[in-house]
Amino acid sequence: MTVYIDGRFYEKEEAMISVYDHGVLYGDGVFEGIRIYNSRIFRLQDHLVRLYDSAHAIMLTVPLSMEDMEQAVLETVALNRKKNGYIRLLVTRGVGDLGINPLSCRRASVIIIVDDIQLYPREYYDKGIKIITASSRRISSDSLDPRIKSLNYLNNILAKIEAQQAGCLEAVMLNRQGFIAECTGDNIFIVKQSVVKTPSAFFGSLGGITRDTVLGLAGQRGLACMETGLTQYDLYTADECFLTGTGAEIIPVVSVDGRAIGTGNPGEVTKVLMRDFTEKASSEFI
Ligand code: PXG
Repeated sequence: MTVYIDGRFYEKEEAMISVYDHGVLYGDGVFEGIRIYNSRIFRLQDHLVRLYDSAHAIMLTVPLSMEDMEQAVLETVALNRKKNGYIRLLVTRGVGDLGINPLSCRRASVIIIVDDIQLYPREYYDKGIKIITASSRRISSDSLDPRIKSLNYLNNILAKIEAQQAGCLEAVMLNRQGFIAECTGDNIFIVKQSVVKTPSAFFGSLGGITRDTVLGLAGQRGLACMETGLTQYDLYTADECFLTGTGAEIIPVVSVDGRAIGTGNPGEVTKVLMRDFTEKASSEFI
Protein backbone atom coordinates (compact mmCIF):
# COMPACT_ATOMS: atom_id res chain seq x y z
CA MET A 1 0.00 0.00 0.00
CA THR A 2 1.42 3.35 -1.04
CA VAL A 3 0.20 6.51 0.68
CA TYR A 4 0.52 10.03 -0.72
CA ILE A 5 1.50 12.75 1.75
CA ASP A 6 2.24 16.24 0.45
CA GLY A 7 3.64 15.21 -2.89
CA ARG A 8 5.58 12.14 -1.74
CA PHE A 9 4.75 8.47 -1.59
CA TYR A 10 5.30 6.29 1.47
CA GLU A 11 4.71 2.65 2.31
CA LYS A 12 1.77 2.23 4.69
CA GLU A 13 4.05 1.56 7.69
CA GLU A 14 6.10 4.68 6.97
CA ALA A 15 3.17 6.99 6.22
CA MET A 16 3.08 9.39 9.16
CA ILE A 17 2.19 12.96 9.96
CA SER A 18 3.24 15.31 12.76
CA VAL A 19 1.53 15.20 16.14
CA TYR A 20 1.42 19.01 15.78
CA ASP A 21 -0.84 18.78 12.75
CA HIS A 22 -4.08 20.54 13.69
CA GLY A 23 -5.97 17.73 11.99
CA VAL A 24 -4.75 15.52 14.85
CA LEU A 25 -4.87 18.15 17.60
CA TYR A 26 -8.29 19.64 16.80
CA GLY A 27 -9.91 17.63 14.00
CA ASP A 28 -9.25 20.69 11.87
CA GLY A 29 -9.58 19.59 8.27
CA VAL A 30 -11.84 18.09 5.64
CA PHE A 31 -12.00 14.78 3.83
CA GLU A 32 -13.60 12.71 1.12
CA GLY A 33 -14.30 9.00 0.73
CA ILE A 34 -14.35 7.87 -2.89
CA ARG A 35 -14.85 4.46 -4.56
CA ILE A 36 -12.87 2.80 -7.31
CA TYR A 37 -15.03 0.45 -9.38
CA ASN A 38 -13.61 -1.54 -12.24
CA SER A 39 -10.40 0.57 -12.32
CA ARG A 40 -12.47 3.74 -12.62
CA ILE A 41 -12.97 6.39 -9.98
CA PHE A 42 -16.63 6.94 -9.27
CA ARG A 43 -17.72 10.59 -9.61
CA LEU A 44 -14.27 11.96 -8.74
CA GLN A 45 -15.11 15.42 -9.99
CA ASP A 46 -18.13 15.66 -7.66
CA HIS A 47 -16.03 14.53 -4.70
CA LEU A 48 -13.35 17.11 -5.51
CA VAL A 49 -15.93 19.89 -5.76
CA ARG A 50 -17.36 18.89 -2.37
CA LEU A 51 -13.86 18.74 -0.85
CA TYR A 52 -12.95 22.20 -2.12
CA ASP A 53 -16.33 23.60 -1.03
CA SER A 54 -15.86 22.13 2.47
CA ALA A 55 -12.33 23.60 2.63
CA HIS A 56 -13.54 26.99 1.42
CA ALA A 57 -16.30 27.03 4.03
CA ILE A 58 -13.77 26.55 6.86
CA MET A 59 -11.24 28.98 5.29
CA LEU A 60 -8.75 26.24 4.59
CA THR A 61 -6.59 26.82 1.53
CA VAL A 62 -5.99 23.55 -0.28
CA PRO A 63 -2.34 23.68 -1.37
CA LEU A 64 -3.09 22.07 -4.76
CA SER A 65 -5.26 23.22 -7.63
CA MET A 66 -8.20 20.92 -8.31
CA GLU A 67 -6.45 19.68 -11.48
CA ASP A 68 -3.28 18.83 -9.56
CA MET A 69 -5.35 17.13 -6.85
CA GLU A 70 -7.05 15.02 -9.51
CA GLN A 71 -3.63 14.03 -10.89
CA ALA A 72 -2.37 13.16 -7.40
CA VAL A 73 -5.42 10.94 -6.81
CA LEU A 74 -5.02 9.21 -10.19
CA GLU A 75 -1.32 8.65 -9.58
CA THR A 76 -1.89 7.20 -6.11
CA VAL A 77 -4.58 4.86 -7.42
CA ALA A 78 -2.32 3.77 -10.31
CA LEU A 79 0.62 3.11 -7.96
CA ASN A 80 -1.60 0.94 -5.78
CA ARG A 81 -2.88 -0.99 -8.82
CA LYS A 82 -6.40 -1.14 -7.40
CA LYS A 83 -9.26 -2.35 -9.60
CA ASN A 84 -11.82 -2.00 -6.86
CA GLY A 85 -11.25 -0.11 -3.68
CA TYR A 86 -11.60 3.03 -1.70
CA ILE A 87 -9.80 6.36 -1.63
CA ARG A 88 -9.58 8.43 1.53
CA LEU A 89 -8.55 11.95 0.67
CA LEU A 90 -7.79 14.33 3.56
CA VAL A 91 -6.76 17.93 3.78
CA THR A 92 -5.64 18.90 7.28
CA ARG A 93 -4.88 22.41 8.51
CA GLY A 94 -1.25 21.30 8.74
CA VAL A 95 1.48 21.64 11.34
CA GLY A 96 1.10 24.52 13.80
CA ASP A 97 1.62 25.54 17.39
CA LEU A 98 -0.45 24.27 20.29
CA GLY A 99 -3.63 26.33 20.54
CA ILE A 100 -6.43 26.26 18.01
CA ASN A 101 -5.30 29.35 16.09
CA PRO A 102 -5.28 28.12 12.48
CA LEU A 103 -3.01 31.02 11.50
CA SER A 104 -0.13 29.20 13.20
CA CYS A 105 -0.39 26.51 10.50
CA ARG A 106 1.63 27.63 7.53
CA ARG A 107 0.52 25.06 4.99
CA ALA A 108 -2.31 22.56 4.78
CA SER A 109 -1.38 18.89 4.31
CA VAL A 110 -2.84 16.55 1.73
CA ILE A 111 -3.07 12.82 2.39
CA ILE A 112 -4.35 10.22 -0.07
CA ILE A 113 -4.89 6.65 1.10
CA VAL A 114 -5.97 3.89 -1.27
CA ASP A 115 -7.31 0.82 0.49
CA ASP A 116 -10.40 -1.36 0.84
CA ILE A 117 -13.53 -0.58 2.82
CA GLN A 118 -16.35 -2.81 4.02
CA LEU A 119 -18.64 -0.85 6.34
CA TYR A 120 -21.18 -3.63 6.90
CA PRO A 121 -20.75 -7.40 6.66
CA ARG A 122 -21.83 -8.70 3.21
CA GLU A 123 -24.79 -10.76 4.53
CA TYR A 124 -26.65 -7.61 5.63
CA TYR A 125 -26.96 -6.45 2.03
CA ASP A 126 -29.27 -9.45 1.51
CA LYS A 127 -31.14 -9.48 4.80
CA GLY A 128 -31.10 -5.78 5.72
CA ILE A 129 -30.04 -4.06 8.93
CA LYS A 130 -31.86 -2.94 12.05
CA ILE A 131 -31.33 0.64 13.14
CA ILE A 132 -32.28 2.80 16.10
CA THR A 133 -32.81 6.52 16.52
CA ALA A 134 -29.81 8.01 18.33
CA SER A 135 -30.22 10.50 21.14
CA SER A 136 -27.20 12.44 19.78
CA ARG A 137 -28.56 15.02 17.38
CA ARG A 138 -26.95 16.04 14.12
CA ILE A 139 -24.99 19.25 14.67
CA SER A 140 -27.13 22.08 13.37
CA SER A 141 -26.07 24.32 10.53
CA ASP A 142 -25.76 27.35 12.81
CA SER A 143 -22.96 25.49 14.65
CA LEU A 144 -21.22 23.55 11.88
CA ASP A 145 -23.04 23.07 8.61
CA PRO A 146 -23.49 19.30 8.05
CA ARG A 147 -22.64 19.84 4.39
CA ILE A 148 -19.05 20.47 5.46
CA LYS A 149 -17.38 17.05 5.43
CA SER A 150 -15.01 17.86 8.26
CA LEU A 151 -12.69 15.72 10.35
CA ASN A 152 -15.09 16.21 13.29
CA TYR A 153 -17.35 13.16 13.52
CA LEU A 154 -17.74 12.94 17.28
CA ASN A 155 -21.49 13.36 17.42
CA ASN A 156 -21.84 10.73 14.69
CA ILE A 157 -19.42 8.47 16.57
CA LEU A 158 -21.52 8.82 19.73
CA ALA A 159 -24.59 7.87 17.71
CA LYS A 160 -22.71 4.86 16.33
CA ILE A 161 -21.83 3.78 19.87
CA GLU A 162 -25.51 4.03 20.83
CA ALA A 163 -26.37 1.81 17.87
CA GLN A 164 -23.80 -0.76 18.90
CA GLN A 165 -25.01 -0.74 22.49
CA ALA A 166 -28.50 -1.45 21.18
CA GLY A 167 -27.15 -4.36 19.13
CA CYS A 168 -27.56 -2.49 15.83
CA LEU A 169 -25.12 -1.59 13.08
CA GLU A 170 -26.36 1.92 12.46
CA ALA A 171 -28.34 4.78 14.00
CA VAL A 172 -30.48 7.45 12.43
CA MET A 173 -29.87 10.98 13.66
CA LEU A 174 -32.47 13.71 14.07
CA ASN A 175 -31.81 17.39 13.66
CA ARG A 176 -32.43 19.80 16.51
CA GLN A 177 -36.08 20.23 15.48
CA GLY A 178 -36.65 16.48 15.55
CA PHE A 179 -36.71 15.86 11.80
CA ILE A 180 -34.79 12.96 10.30
CA ALA A 181 -31.35 14.13 9.10
CA GLU A 182 -29.28 11.07 8.15
CA CYS A 183 -27.39 8.14 9.64
CA THR A 184 -23.87 8.32 11.05
CA GLY A 185 -22.13 7.93 7.70
CA ASP A 186 -24.97 7.45 5.24
CA ASN A 187 -28.00 9.25 3.89
CA ILE A 188 -31.42 7.71 4.52
CA PHE A 189 -34.29 7.02 2.11
CA ILE A 190 -37.78 5.65 2.48
CA VAL A 191 -40.24 4.36 -0.09
CA LYS A 192 -43.93 5.02 0.59
CA GLN A 193 -46.59 4.07 -1.96
CA SER A 194 -43.90 3.87 -4.65
CA VAL A 195 -42.61 7.39 -3.93
CA VAL A 196 -38.91 7.55 -3.07
CA LYS A 197 -38.30 10.11 -0.30
CA THR A 198 -35.19 11.44 1.39
CA PRO A 199 -34.64 14.39 3.73
CA SER A 200 -33.57 17.49 1.84
CA ALA A 201 -30.16 18.91 2.79
CA PHE A 202 -32.02 21.65 4.66
CA PHE A 203 -32.83 19.11 7.40
CA GLY A 204 -29.17 18.57 8.27
CA SER A 205 -27.63 15.98 6.02
CA LEU A 206 -24.51 15.83 3.93
CA GLY A 207 -25.13 16.32 0.22
CA GLY A 208 -24.32 12.67 -0.45
CA ILE A 209 -22.99 11.70 -3.86
CA THR A 210 -24.48 8.21 -3.58
CA ARG A 211 -27.78 9.85 -2.57
CA ASP A 212 -27.62 11.97 -5.71
CA THR A 213 -26.81 8.91 -7.85
CA VAL A 214 -29.75 7.01 -6.35
CA LEU A 215 -32.16 9.89 -6.97
CA GLY A 216 -31.01 9.84 -10.61
CA LEU A 217 -31.48 6.08 -10.88
CA ALA A 218 -34.94 6.23 -9.30
CA GLY A 219 -35.89 8.96 -11.80
CA GLN A 220 -34.68 6.79 -14.68
CA ARG A 221 -36.92 3.99 -13.38
CA GLY A 222 -39.85 6.39 -13.58
CA LEU A 223 -40.24 6.49 -9.81
CA ALA A 224 -41.46 9.72 -8.24
CA CYS A 225 -38.82 11.21 -5.91
CA MET A 226 -39.20 13.79 -3.15
CA GLU A 227 -36.58 15.64 -1.13
CA THR A 228 -38.65 16.58 1.86
CA GLY A 229 -39.01 16.65 5.63
CA LEU A 230 -39.39 13.29 7.34
CA THR A 231 -40.17 12.37 10.93
CA GLN A 232 -39.76 9.14 12.89
CA TYR A 233 -43.41 8.37 12.09
CA ASP A 234 -42.57 8.46 8.38
CA LEU A 235 -39.78 5.94 8.95
CA TYR A 236 -41.89 3.63 11.09
CA THR A 237 -44.74 3.58 8.57
CA ALA A 238 -42.60 3.38 5.41
CA ASP A 239 -42.99 0.49 2.97
CA GLU A 240 -39.22 0.34 2.53
CA CYS A 241 -36.13 2.01 3.92
CA PHE A 242 -32.49 2.02 2.81
CA LEU A 243 -29.24 3.88 3.41
CA THR A 244 -26.79 5.24 0.86
CA GLY A 245 -23.13 6.22 1.10
CA THR A 246 -19.79 5.73 -0.59
CA GLY A 247 -18.75 3.25 2.08
CA ALA A 248 -22.15 1.60 2.55
CA GLU A 249 -23.30 1.81 -1.10
CA ILE A 250 -27.02 0.90 -0.76
CA ILE A 251 -28.03 -1.16 2.26
CA PRO A 252 -31.63 -2.12 3.12
CA VAL A 253 -33.09 -1.26 6.55
CA VAL A 254 -35.69 -3.70 7.85
CA SER A 255 -36.37 -2.36 11.33
CA VAL A 256 -36.29 1.05 13.03
CA ASP A 257 -36.56 1.33 16.83
CA GLY A 258 -38.01 -2.17 16.98
CA ARG A 259 -40.71 -1.50 14.35
CA ALA A 260 -40.55 -3.72 11.27
CA ILE A 261 -40.40 -1.70 8.06
CA GLY A 262 -42.92 -2.96 5.49
CA THR A 263 -42.74 -6.74 5.38
CA GLY A 264 -39.62 -6.75 7.55
CA ASN A 265 -37.55 -7.77 4.52
CA PRO A 266 -35.62 -5.67 1.98
CA GLY A 267 -38.17 -4.01 -0.32
CA GLU A 268 -38.60 -4.47 -4.06
CA VAL A 269 -37.74 -0.86 -4.98
CA THR A 270 -34.65 -1.07 -2.77
CA LYS A 271 -33.53 -4.24 -4.54
CA VAL A 272 -34.05 -2.72 -7.98
CA LEU A 273 -32.06 0.37 -7.01
CA MET A 274 -29.28 -1.82 -5.55
CA ARG A 275 -29.00 -3.66 -8.89
CA ASP A 276 -29.11 -0.43 -10.89
CA PHE A 277 -26.45 1.08 -8.65
CA THR A 278 -24.10 -1.88 -9.07
CA GLU A 279 -24.48 -1.63 -12.82
CA LYS A 280 -23.96 2.12 -12.90
CA ALA A 281 -20.96 2.01 -10.57
CA SER A 282 -19.07 -0.38 -12.81
CA SER A 283 -19.85 1.50 -16.01
CA GLU A 284 -19.61 5.16 -15.06
CA PHE A 285 -16.39 7.11 -15.56
CA ILE A 286 -15.50 10.10 -13.38
N1 PXG B 1 -23.67 11.46 5.57
C1 PXG B 1 -22.51 11.43 6.25
C2 PXG B 1 -22.45 12.04 7.60
C3 PXG B 1 -21.37 10.87 5.66
O1 PXG B 1 -20.21 10.85 6.33
C4 PXG B 1 -22.70 10.29 3.71
C5 PXG B 1 -23.78 10.92 4.33
C6 PXG B 1 -22.86 9.75 2.34
O2 PXG B 1 -22.24 10.58 1.37
P1 PXG B 1 -21.61 9.99 0.04
O3 PXG B 1 -21.16 11.18 -0.73
O4 PXG B 1 -20.46 9.11 0.44
O5 PXG B 1 -22.68 9.25 -0.65
C7 PXG B 1 -21.47 10.28 4.37
C8 PXG B 1 -20.27 9.64 3.75
C9 PXG B 1 -16.40 5.79 6.55
C10 PXG B 1 -17.04 6.41 5.36
O6 PXG B 1 -15.21 5.53 6.51
C11 PXG B 1 -18.07 7.31 5.54
C12 PXG B 1 -18.64 7.92 4.43
C13 PXG B 1 -18.23 7.59 3.17
C14 PXG B 1 -17.20 6.69 3.00
C15 PXG B 1 -16.59 6.08 4.11
O7 PXG B 1 -17.09 5.59 7.56
N2 PXG B 1 -19.62 8.83 4.69
